[in-house]
Amino acid sequence: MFKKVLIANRGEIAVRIIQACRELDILPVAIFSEPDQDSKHVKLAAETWKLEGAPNQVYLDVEQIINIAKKCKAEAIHPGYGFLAENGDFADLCAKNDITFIGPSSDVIKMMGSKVESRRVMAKAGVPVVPGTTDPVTTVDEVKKLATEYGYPVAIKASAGGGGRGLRVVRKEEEVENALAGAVREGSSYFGSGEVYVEKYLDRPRHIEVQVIGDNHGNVVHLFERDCSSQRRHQKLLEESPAARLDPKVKAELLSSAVKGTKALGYSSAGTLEFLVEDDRFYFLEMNTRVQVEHPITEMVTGVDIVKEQIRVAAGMKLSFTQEETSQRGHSIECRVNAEDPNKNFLPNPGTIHNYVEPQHPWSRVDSACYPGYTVLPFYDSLLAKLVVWGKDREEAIARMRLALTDFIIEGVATTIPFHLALLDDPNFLSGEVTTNYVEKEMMKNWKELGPKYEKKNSQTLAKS
Ligand code: MV4
Repeated sequence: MFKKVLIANRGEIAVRIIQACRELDILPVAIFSEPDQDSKHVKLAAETWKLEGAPNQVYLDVEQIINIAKKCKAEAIHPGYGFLAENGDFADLCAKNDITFIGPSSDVIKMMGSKVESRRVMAKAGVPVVPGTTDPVTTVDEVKKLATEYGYPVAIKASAGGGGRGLRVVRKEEEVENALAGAVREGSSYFGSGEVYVEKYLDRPRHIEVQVIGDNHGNVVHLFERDCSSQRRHQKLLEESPAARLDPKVKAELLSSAVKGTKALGYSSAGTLEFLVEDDRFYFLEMNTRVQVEHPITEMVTGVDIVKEQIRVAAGMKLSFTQEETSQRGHSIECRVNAEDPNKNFLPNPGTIHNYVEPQHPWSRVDSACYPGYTVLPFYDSLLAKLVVWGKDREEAIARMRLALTDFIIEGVATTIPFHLALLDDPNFLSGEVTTNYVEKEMMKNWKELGPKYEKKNSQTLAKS
């Protein structure tokens, strides 16, 4: 097992990885930007190294990070999520310097980073993919021909894209030319590749993903599914496991398809296969080769520590459980408490938190890097805390989440807490009917009337406006 692991990240996920290291008797090494010098992950680490450079660049500075890892003699690097987590070239650079990258092989990272390639591999493995091309398209006529074949609407997507960037929905022929140009342009400017492909666009899908984990001894296990449909502009806000109202037969096929696809890759470490589910059919969308923000809800319903398993697998150990030993018990919900103002279109709201009290409830968990006096910085994402609850069923989990949100005190910045309280009262959410466009297209339309009711319910004091 490693003696020392460098965490190439910040915020709540760095704190989470430090905790996993401590449980494994591994010395956690933190790196930090100048404005992060008083951060929680710096306070908790056994060793800390300051990164020189611009705050919004330094966590991507591969040379500097590798040099620090060599200087402090860290045997491995955990990338967390975001930043370098799905950067195959960084994984190669670690290997070149005899440092273990805690994640899948660089080949698999690169393969899954190409949406076209990932669709091709999954289709070959017998995993249902969204109807569409497994080769890039380049001309307007090609797209029009495919759209006639699939029927409108279709999606034009950047192959190197993800998270909705480089995605254009085309509902009629006259939109094709602009949409193709837009997807190519966005793919080139955000991901360095203008390669695009076409899929049939599903208008009212649920976004359901499957957590998988593999080791270097040929074992692959799924850790069940998560429903991530409560999103706004491709930003997940609330996730839950299990997915409500999922037909048991569909669920069984979904889980076995995820394992089949993961085995076909010879995958090791934690990973997540994203699917769209519509009318009891499921379709592979893309695979994420990192630990995800929402991993705690899977930990809560399975009892598996996903981060510790990642580290153990990277050190060459077998998974500490088999599929037969894995079960899903109860219901877990995660609410992402962001420093964003639902009254201002979820505008990020950086500032200093002058009062911060986490709910101390028997069945709630808070993954956060916040503390009283913490300053939310504009250079990084707006996530303040992940509030996670467990209940024996969905109703109990919802009731517990309401209470935990109500008792969560954050003063000094506006947060998404009022939004979550409203969503947990929403009839469509309560019936488990939310699809990916519900929050943005339906629920937030009534926010003017809805919002004020929930500002009062939460005991936090809003940012001094
Ligand atoms: C789709 C889709 C429907 N049909 N593709 C692509 C990026 C990923 N994070 C979500 N994406 C989607 N791809 C096809 N063929 C629906 C989504 C989707 C989504 C799209 C627009 C706005 C919000 C969304 C939330 C989840 C899934």
